[in-house]
Amino acid sequence: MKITQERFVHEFKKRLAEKFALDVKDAAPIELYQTLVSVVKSGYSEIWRNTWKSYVKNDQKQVYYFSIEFLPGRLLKSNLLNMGWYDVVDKGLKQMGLSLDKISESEVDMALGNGGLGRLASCFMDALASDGLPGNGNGIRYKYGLFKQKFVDGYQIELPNEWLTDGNNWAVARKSKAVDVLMGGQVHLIDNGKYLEAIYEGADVIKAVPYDTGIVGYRNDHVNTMRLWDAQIPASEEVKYPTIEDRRRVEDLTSVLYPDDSNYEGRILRLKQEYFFTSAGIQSITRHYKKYDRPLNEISEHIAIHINDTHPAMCVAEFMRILLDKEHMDWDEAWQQTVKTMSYTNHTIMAEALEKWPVEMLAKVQPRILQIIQEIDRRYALELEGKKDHDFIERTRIIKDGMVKMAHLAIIGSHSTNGVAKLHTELLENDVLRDFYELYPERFNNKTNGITVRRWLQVANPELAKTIDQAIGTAWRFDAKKLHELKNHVGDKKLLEKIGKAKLDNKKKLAAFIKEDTGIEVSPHAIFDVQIKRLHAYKRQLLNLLHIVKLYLDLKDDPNRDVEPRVFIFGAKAAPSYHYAKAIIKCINEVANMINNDKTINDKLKVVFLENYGVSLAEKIIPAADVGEQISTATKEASGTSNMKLMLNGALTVATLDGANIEIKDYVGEDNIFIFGLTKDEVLEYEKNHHYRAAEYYDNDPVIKRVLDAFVDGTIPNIEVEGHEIYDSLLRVNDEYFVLRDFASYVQVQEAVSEAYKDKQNWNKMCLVNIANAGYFSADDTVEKYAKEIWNIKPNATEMKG
Ligand code: 26M
Repeated sequence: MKITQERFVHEFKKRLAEKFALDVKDAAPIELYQTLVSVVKSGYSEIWRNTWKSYVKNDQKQVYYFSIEFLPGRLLKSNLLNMGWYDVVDKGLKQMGLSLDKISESEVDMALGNGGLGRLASCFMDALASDGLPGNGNGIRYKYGLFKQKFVDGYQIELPNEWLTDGNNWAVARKSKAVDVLMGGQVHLIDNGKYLEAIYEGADVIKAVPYDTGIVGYRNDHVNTMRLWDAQIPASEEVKYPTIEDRRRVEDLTSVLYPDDSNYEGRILRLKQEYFFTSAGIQSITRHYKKYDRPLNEISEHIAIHINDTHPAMCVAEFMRILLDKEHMDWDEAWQQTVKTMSYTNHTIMAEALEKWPVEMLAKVQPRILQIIQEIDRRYALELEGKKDHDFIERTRIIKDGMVKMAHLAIIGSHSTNGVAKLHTELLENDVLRDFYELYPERFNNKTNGITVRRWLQVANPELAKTIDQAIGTAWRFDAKKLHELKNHVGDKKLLEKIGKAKLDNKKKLAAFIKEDTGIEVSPHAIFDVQIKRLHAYKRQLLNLLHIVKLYLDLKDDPNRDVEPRVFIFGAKAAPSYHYAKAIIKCINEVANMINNDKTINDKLKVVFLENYGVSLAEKIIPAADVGEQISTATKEASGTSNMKLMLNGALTVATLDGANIEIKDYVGEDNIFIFGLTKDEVLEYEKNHHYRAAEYYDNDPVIKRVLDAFVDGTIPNIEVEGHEIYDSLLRVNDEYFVLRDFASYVQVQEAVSEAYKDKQNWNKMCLVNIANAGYFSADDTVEKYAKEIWNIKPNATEMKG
């Protein structure tokens, strides 16, 4: 993918004229953006085609990553970077009097996910392509992305996210590759003499149309595919859907992304979505496989299917359905191929997030799939009879008390189950999935999450990236582990100063954005302390807030107190139905108002809650962060990935020993991270013995008492209702997430942060150590481990890296 500045400028002007009949000076930002996308796309389309052809030619084993969410964000800059076009295009646009930064702002985020799970899927897509691996995404093309968040009087309001209004310029609709998905109705099995034939009666036929997006690898002439499915009415069935409501019923299928994160609700439309993209994906994979006349009893040697959390767990049954009903394979052989093909990642141990669907609901959505799951369950129980006791079998079987347990289906129907950080996998093995670990120890493994260093450092933080180049060269851009060479430079004062300078520049930019977005003025010389993630009780934004209120009350007592100025920055969406999370949002906003408008506080303390947190906003906040808050109750956060993004950008972490924080601590060392709070063993002990009494902390700690009272005595204005809800959740409902238990140690570690910030050179040294170790969390390496240890796939042999 070579291009010169001259050719780019020529091509750009030509396309602008062709597409819009416009000159550069007359074009609107969106027109410039669309023109640029078309130039970029034409720059990789041939390689995209060749990549696919080479898979076929080399008969390469491919992985299909099934995920109900993908959260790619903007693609323009990331594609330019990966193609090796970034600098040329940047300069070419400047030559025409245009700005890449500005044009890029016209791109609407592709927000087809809620948070960690969807963003991980997109980091993995980028890494698969950049590793030159044959890996494709399979998901849903929601018409409405994750809701747009606004604050009105401090309350969260959700607005629809119509991301497709200007069309999506990256995707290609492939109508010719559509498949039919059958849902509802009844099914009968008839012995036709040769095999059992599944006869469907009264089922809806839904046309699944794929939209393919090229996923460009980093400077390796390799482009993979993310395939997202849209539900449409098949031409042959149009008479069956005469009314607008009938049509809506079909289109609704892929209309909205459910905005819940780690909270399961048994809605039938959600179950239909799960079956829809699972069936469409499996059908298109098996159809393609058959095109080359290869025997089906070795399909698992040619394809791997990954189940990202339980949402696509019906892959197991749908794959069986195709092998049994369409290919007439016998059960045992089909089952063998299915288990060998499938693998599963678990992303949470939170009980309320574990999917269980009522049998009747599944019967309505797809009766044949229910039959197959029932048969898998029957054979599972039968197989264990005499080997395991009755209770064990009942605990682990798929269907119990009229409910289908999706995690059990995924584990029993696959050859690999992995957690997403060491502690998380350990908890799965010893606690949550103990029985299955006893049954199938060889299936369990850990794959600690990773992030794409390209988007989260090269694209988001060009100034730091250049600073790193000057110190250790550019090899880290190809292999992020090489960032560890920075460790040889901890004594380089010039470098430390430059790292400080890059941070300050990024903070100035963020300060300008904050001013524009919220009207709040913040000093770039204050500590920028950042908590960005979904709003959830276990993530404990509340602990952060209680500490802020404490700092405020201290300053009210003694306005001349010598404090290190801080700006606390939040970004968080709450699920629309998550009442408690919304109460916390309201309280953060009211505390922010109170503090920011208090003249006696001045610049010592500011609180900024930015609206509509998402990938693009993260790219603005993270490069400017001095401190990252990773303060979930130990055992609750499976991994976390913002912890990795923040350390990569030189933020120091305030953390509990939870999720991947533990591995971060192991890499950077205790001197370069701020650890506090209960450990996993302490939390498990409390949960077992029920001897935690939150009220005792209120009664015995005057600081806690004073801070909590501020929520109910009018000190914090406008939270009459929400203040009491929070107060009660801690004192009456006994503080499920140990906020009060961890408060004192949190305050202590925050004081250590302020103290450390005074010594700028040493602070910058700590930042450097964090950056140097962040390469160990590169998604490229994570994905390579999946490729070797789970999927058994290899990089494309015919390509050259570099
Ligand atoms: C379920 C049912 C209905 C609607 C939505 C859901 C649902 C959606 C997303 C449930 C869970 C979802 O995501 C869970 C998630 O994001 N887990 C996070 O995964 C990250 C990547 O592994 C981890 O880093 C986080 O710790 C983990 O919380």
